[in-house]
Amino acid sequence: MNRKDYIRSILPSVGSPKEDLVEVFAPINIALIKYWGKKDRELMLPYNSSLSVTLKNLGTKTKLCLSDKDMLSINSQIVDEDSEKFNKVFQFLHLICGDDVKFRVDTENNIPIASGLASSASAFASFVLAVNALFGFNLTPEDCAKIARIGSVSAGRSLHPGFVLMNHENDSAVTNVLSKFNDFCVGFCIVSEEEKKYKSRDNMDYTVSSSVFYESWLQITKRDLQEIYPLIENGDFYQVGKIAERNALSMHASIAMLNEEDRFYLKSESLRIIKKVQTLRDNGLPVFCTVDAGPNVKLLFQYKDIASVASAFPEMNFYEKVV
Ligand code: 2P0
Repeated sequence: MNRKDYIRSILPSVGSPKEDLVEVFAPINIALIKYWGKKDRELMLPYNSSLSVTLKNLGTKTKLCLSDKDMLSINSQIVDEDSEKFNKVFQFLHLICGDDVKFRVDTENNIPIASGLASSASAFASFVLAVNALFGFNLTPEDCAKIARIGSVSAGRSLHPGFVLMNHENDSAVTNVLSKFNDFCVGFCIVSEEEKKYKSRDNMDYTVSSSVFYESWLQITKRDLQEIYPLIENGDFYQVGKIAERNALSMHASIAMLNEEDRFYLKSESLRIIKKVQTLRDNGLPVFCTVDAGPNVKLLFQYKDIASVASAFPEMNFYEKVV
């Protein structure tokens, strides 16, 4: 099946818009068990399952209306229609709604974009929510997630709140993971806001084809998911943090051992913060970290420790209590 038929199997017909202008918001999500590598690029199906937590207030706000021609702005800057970003956005919207309809899309991100802070997830999730509202499709969150995944795999996870599993053995469907946590926090240490040289899409393809450690990554991540799932249900912060941190470092290890050292995302400042997390933990502060496709480090901690974490980490720019 190609992606066009896949979308039509979820959304058989488009119809005409029910609204003139819609405004929606979709949050970013942070994976505790990372997705890294696609087995099917056409249908955007990952090699491994992933488990994330969806944020509440950090993400992408999108305004969408019909227009005479396709127009895109990101953070109030008009995007060049010959750019890769422009094409990626409108290929996705036309795949869902057909080629005849033209859109004006205005997005605002309250996080730095393209620096490993998962903004493509919130952007593509917001596009699906926006067309769903504009045309009155009445898609379920599960169907929205399947469509969003075609734009960017991690976007599928942003359409559910709290802890979310994307199961690669079940059409990469997403489901909520019920949990006893009520004070789980994610903090952000912005090491760099530069756009990364290697996008996650290219870098994960390269890892799949070139890393001798890719098979090991798949085994590690399968084990980590099996172990973390019941711990999330039970709200065991220390063990969840431990597995999330080792999962992220295993993903970066599979990238580090490539021939091209430029593909490694961590900078010396990222490594310094990771080391500091580990030292503070040895000294009794329950804090862990995770890192995505960029140098920025995310801290995982409990709200009861916010004062200690904030004073120990002046590097933390902002945080959210996510559940
Ligand atoms: C994740 N990342 O699970 C992993 C961990 C980055 C590291 O999903 O090609 O933007 O659009 O599916 O989803 C970032 O990759 O890549 C990502 P595509 P995506 O959050």
